Amino acid sequence: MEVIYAGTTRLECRQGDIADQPDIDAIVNAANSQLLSGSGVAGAIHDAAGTGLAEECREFAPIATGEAVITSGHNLPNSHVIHCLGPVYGRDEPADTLLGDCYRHALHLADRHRLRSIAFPAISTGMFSYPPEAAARHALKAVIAACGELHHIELIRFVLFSESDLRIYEELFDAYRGSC
Ligand code: AR6
Repeated sequence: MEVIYAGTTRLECRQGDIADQPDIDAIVNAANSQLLSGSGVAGAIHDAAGTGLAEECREFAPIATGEAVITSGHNLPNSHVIHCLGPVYGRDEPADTLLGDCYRHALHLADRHRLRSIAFPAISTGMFSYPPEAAARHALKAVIAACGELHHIELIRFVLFSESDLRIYEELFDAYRGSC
Protein backbone atom coordinates (compact mmCIF):
# COMPACT_ATOMS: atom_id res chain seq x y z
CA MET A 1 0.00 0.00 0.00
CA GLU A 2 1.19 3.55 -0.77
CA VAL A 3 -0.09 6.86 0.56
CA ILE A 4 0.01 10.43 -0.70
CA TYR A 5 -1.78 13.56 0.48
CA ALA A 6 -3.65 16.09 -1.65
CA GLY A 7 -4.02 18.93 0.83
CA THR A 8 -5.38 17.17 3.92
CA THR A 9 -7.04 14.33 1.99
CA ARG A 10 -5.29 10.97 2.29
CA LEU A 11 -5.02 8.96 -0.94
CA GLU A 12 -4.19 5.27 -0.73
CA CYS A 13 -3.63 2.57 -3.33
CA ARG A 14 -3.79 -1.09 -2.42
CA GLN A 15 -4.50 -4.45 -3.96
CA GLY A 16 -7.81 -6.05 -3.03
CA ASP A 17 -11.50 -6.67 -3.61
CA ILE A 18 -13.70 -3.59 -3.77
CA ALA A 19 -16.51 -5.58 -2.09
CA ASP A 20 -14.26 -6.22 0.92
CA GLN A 21 -13.45 -2.73 2.24
CA PRO A 22 -15.21 -2.75 5.63
CA ASP A 23 -13.57 0.43 6.96
CA ILE A 24 -14.86 2.58 4.06
CA ASP A 25 -18.14 4.55 3.98
CA ALA A 26 -18.84 4.34 0.23
CA ILE A 27 -17.52 1.92 -2.36
CA VAL A 28 -17.77 2.77 -6.04
CA ASN A 29 -19.30 0.40 -8.57
CA ALA A 30 -18.00 0.22 -12.16
CA ALA A 31 -21.58 -0.09 -13.31
CA ASN A 32 -23.48 -0.70 -16.52
CA SER A 33 -26.10 1.81 -17.67
CA GLN A 34 -28.96 -0.30 -16.32
CA LEU A 35 -27.27 -0.64 -12.91
CA LEU A 36 -27.66 -4.40 -13.09
CA SER A 37 -25.27 -7.00 -11.75
CA GLY A 38 -22.63 -8.12 -14.25
CA SER A 39 -19.11 -9.43 -14.34
CA GLY A 40 -16.12 -7.91 -12.51
CA VAL A 41 -16.78 -5.16 -10.01
CA ALA A 42 -20.56 -4.98 -10.58
CA GLY A 43 -20.90 -8.73 -10.00
CA ALA A 44 -18.79 -8.68 -6.84
CA ILE A 45 -20.72 -5.73 -5.38
CA HIS A 46 -24.19 -7.05 -6.21
CA ASP A 47 -23.31 -10.53 -4.94
CA ALA A 48 -22.13 -9.13 -1.62
CA ALA A 49 -24.93 -6.55 -1.28
CA GLY A 50 -27.83 -8.93 -1.97
CA THR A 51 -30.96 -8.44 -4.06
CA GLY A 52 -32.03 -5.30 -2.21
CA LEU A 53 -29.34 -3.36 -4.06
CA ALA A 54 -30.70 -4.33 -7.51
CA GLU A 55 -34.19 -3.34 -6.36
CA GLU A 56 -33.03 0.08 -5.16
CA CYS A 57 -31.01 0.57 -8.37
CA ARG A 58 -34.08 0.12 -10.56
CA GLU A 59 -35.41 3.61 -9.82
CA PHE A 60 -32.15 5.30 -10.96
CA ALA A 61 -31.59 3.41 -14.25
CA PRO A 62 -30.56 4.15 -16.90
CA ILE A 63 -27.60 6.40 -16.08
CA ALA A 64 -25.42 8.28 -18.57
CA THR A 65 -21.69 7.84 -19.18
CA GLY A 66 -19.75 9.86 -16.60
CA GLU A 67 -22.74 10.03 -14.24
CA ALA A 68 -22.78 8.83 -10.62
CA VAL A 69 -25.73 7.84 -8.42
CA ILE A 70 -25.78 6.81 -4.77
CA THR A 71 -27.64 3.99 -3.03
CA SER A 72 -27.38 2.38 0.35
CA GLY A 73 -25.00 -0.53 0.91
CA HIS A 74 -27.58 -3.17 1.86
CA ASN A 75 -25.67 -6.30 3.04
CA LEU A 76 -22.27 -4.72 2.38
CA PRO A 77 -20.24 -3.43 5.33
CA ASN A 78 -20.37 0.03 3.66
CA SER A 79 -23.20 2.48 4.28
CA HIS A 80 -23.35 3.48 0.61
CA VAL A 81 -22.54 2.38 -2.93
CA ILE A 82 -21.87 4.99 -5.62
CA HIS A 83 -22.55 3.67 -9.11
CA CYS A 84 -20.57 5.18 -12.00
CA LEU A 85 -20.86 4.42 -15.69
CA GLY A 86 -17.40 4.65 -17.22
CA PRO A 87 -16.72 5.16 -20.93
CA VAL A 88 -16.34 2.17 -23.25
CA TYR A 89 -12.87 2.74 -24.67
CA GLY A 90 -12.95 3.49 -28.40
CA ARG A 91 -16.68 4.29 -28.36
CA ASP A 92 -17.50 6.97 -25.78
CA GLU A 93 -15.65 10.25 -26.41
CA PRO A 94 -13.87 12.16 -25.04
CA ALA A 95 -12.92 9.13 -22.99
CA ASP A 96 -10.51 10.92 -20.64
CA THR A 97 -13.07 13.59 -19.71
CA LEU A 98 -15.86 11.05 -19.24
CA LEU A 99 -13.63 8.88 -17.04
CA GLY A 100 -12.60 11.92 -14.99
CA ASP A 101 -16.28 12.86 -14.65
CA CYS A 102 -16.97 9.51 -12.96
CA TYR A 103 -14.38 10.14 -10.26
CA ARG A 104 -15.33 13.81 -9.82
CA HIS A 105 -19.07 13.17 -9.63
CA ALA A 106 -18.60 10.24 -7.24
CA LEU A 107 -16.46 12.37 -4.91
CA HIS A 108 -18.90 15.28 -4.90
CA LEU A 109 -21.84 12.95 -4.29
CA ALA A 110 -20.09 11.29 -1.36
CA ASP A 111 -19.10 14.68 0.03
CA ARG A 112 -22.67 16.01 -0.25
CA HIS A 113 -23.73 12.99 1.84
CA ARG A 114 -21.12 13.98 4.40
CA LEU A 115 -19.21 10.71 3.98
CA ARG A 116 -15.61 10.57 5.14
CA SER A 117 -14.15 7.76 3.05
CA ILE A 118 -14.59 6.33 -0.43
CA ALA A 119 -12.97 3.47 -2.35
CA PHE A 120 -12.69 3.29 -6.15
CA PRO A 121 -11.96 0.36 -8.45
CA ALA A 122 -10.15 1.03 -11.75
CA ILE A 123 -13.31 2.11 -13.62
CA SER A 124 -13.52 1.12 -17.33
CA THR A 125 -10.29 -0.94 -17.33
CA GLY A 126 -12.01 -4.36 -17.47
CA MET A 127 -14.95 -5.06 -19.79
CA PHE A 128 -14.77 -1.47 -21.08
CA SER A 129 -11.12 -1.94 -22.25
CA TYR A 130 -9.62 1.41 -21.14
CA PRO A 131 -5.80 0.99 -21.12
CA PRO A 132 -4.89 0.78 -17.43
CA GLU A 133 -1.98 3.29 -17.40
CA ALA A 134 -3.96 6.03 -19.14
CA ALA A 135 -7.02 5.30 -17.00
CA ALA A 136 -4.96 5.57 -13.81
CA ARG A 137 -3.43 8.88 -14.93
CA HIS A 138 -6.81 10.45 -15.68
CA ALA A 139 -8.36 9.02 -12.52
CA LEU A 140 -5.64 10.40 -10.27
CA LYS A 141 -5.64 13.78 -12.03
CA ALA A 142 -9.42 14.13 -11.58
CA VAL A 143 -9.28 13.04 -7.94
CA ILE A 144 -6.45 15.40 -7.01
CA ALA A 145 -8.21 18.29 -8.76
CA ALA A 146 -11.44 17.56 -6.85
CA CYS A 147 -9.79 17.27 -3.43
CA GLY A 148 -9.70 21.03 -2.93
CA GLU A 149 -13.49 21.19 -3.38
CA LEU A 150 -14.32 18.54 -0.76
CA HIS A 151 -15.42 19.30 2.79
CA HIS A 152 -15.96 15.90 4.42
CA ILE A 153 -13.93 13.28 2.55
CA GLU A 154 -10.74 12.43 4.45
CA LEU A 155 -9.73 9.17 2.75
CA ILE A 156 -9.82 8.15 -0.92
CA ARG A 157 -8.68 4.58 -1.62
CA PHE A 158 -7.90 3.05 -5.02
CA VAL A 159 -8.49 -0.69 -4.84
CA LEU A 160 -6.68 -2.57 -7.59
CA PHE A 161 -7.49 -6.15 -8.41
CA SER A 162 -4.17 -7.18 -9.94
CA GLU A 163 -0.61 -6.64 -8.81
CA SER A 164 0.25 -5.05 -12.18
CA ASP A 165 -2.56 -2.48 -11.76
CA LEU A 166 -1.32 -1.73 -8.25
CA ARG A 167 2.20 -1.10 -9.66
CA ILE A 168 0.77 1.50 -12.06
CA TYR A 169 -0.76 3.43 -9.15
CA GLU A 170 2.36 3.07 -7.03
CA GLU A 171 4.44 4.62 -9.80
CA LEU A 172 1.96 7.49 -10.22
CA PHE A 173 1.94 8.07 -6.45
CA ASP A 174 5.77 8.18 -6.47
CA ALA A 175 5.75 10.68 -9.36
CA TYR A 176 3.19 12.87 -7.57
CA ARG A 177 5.21 12.78 -4.35
CA GLY A 178 8.30 13.73 -6.31
CA SER A 179 6.54 16.75 -7.83
CA CYS A 180 5.42 18.23 -4.47
N1 AR6 B 1 -12.51 -5.58 -6.85
C1 AR6 B 1 -11.70 -4.64 -7.42
N2 AR6 B 1 -11.45 -4.59 -8.74
C2 AR6 B 1 -12.01 -5.53 -9.52
C3 AR6 B 1 -12.87 -6.54 -9.01
C4 AR6 B 1 -13.10 -6.55 -7.61
N3 AR6 B 1 -13.89 -7.47 -7.02
N4 AR6 B 1 -13.27 -7.33 -10.05
C5 AR6 B 1 -12.69 -6.83 -11.16
N5 AR6 B 1 -11.93 -5.76 -10.85
P1 AR6 B 1 -14.97 -4.13 -14.77
P2 AR6 B 1 -15.57 -1.80 -16.44
C6 AR6 B 1 -11.13 -4.88 -11.74
O1 AR6 B 1 -15.07 -5.02 -15.96
O2 AR6 B 1 -14.37 -2.00 -17.30
C7 AR6 B 1 -19.46 -5.12 -15.90
O3 AR6 B 1 -19.97 -6.29 -16.41
C8 AR6 B 1 -10.87 -5.38 -13.12
O4 AR6 B 1 -9.73 -6.21 -13.15
O5 AR6 B 1 -15.62 -4.57 -13.52
O6 AR6 B 1 -15.91 -0.41 -16.01
C9 AR6 B 1 -20.53 -4.06 -15.76
O7 AR6 B 1 -21.79 -4.63 -15.65
C10 AR6 B 1 -10.66 -4.08 -13.88
O8 AR6 B 1 -9.32 -3.64 -13.69
O9 AR6 B 1 -15.56 -2.66 -15.09
C11 AR6 B 1 -20.38 -3.22 -17.02
O10 AR6 B 1 -21.16 -3.74 -18.09
C12 AR6 B 1 -11.57 -3.08 -13.16
O11 AR6 B 1 -11.88 -3.69 -11.91
C13 AR6 B 1 -18.93 -3.38 -17.37
O12 AR6 B 1 -18.50 -4.61 -16.81
C14 AR6 B 1 -12.87 -2.75 -13.88
O13 AR6 B 1 -13.40 -3.90 -14.51
C15 AR6 B 1 -18.09 -2.26 -16.78
O14 AR6 B 1 -16.78 -2.39 -17.25
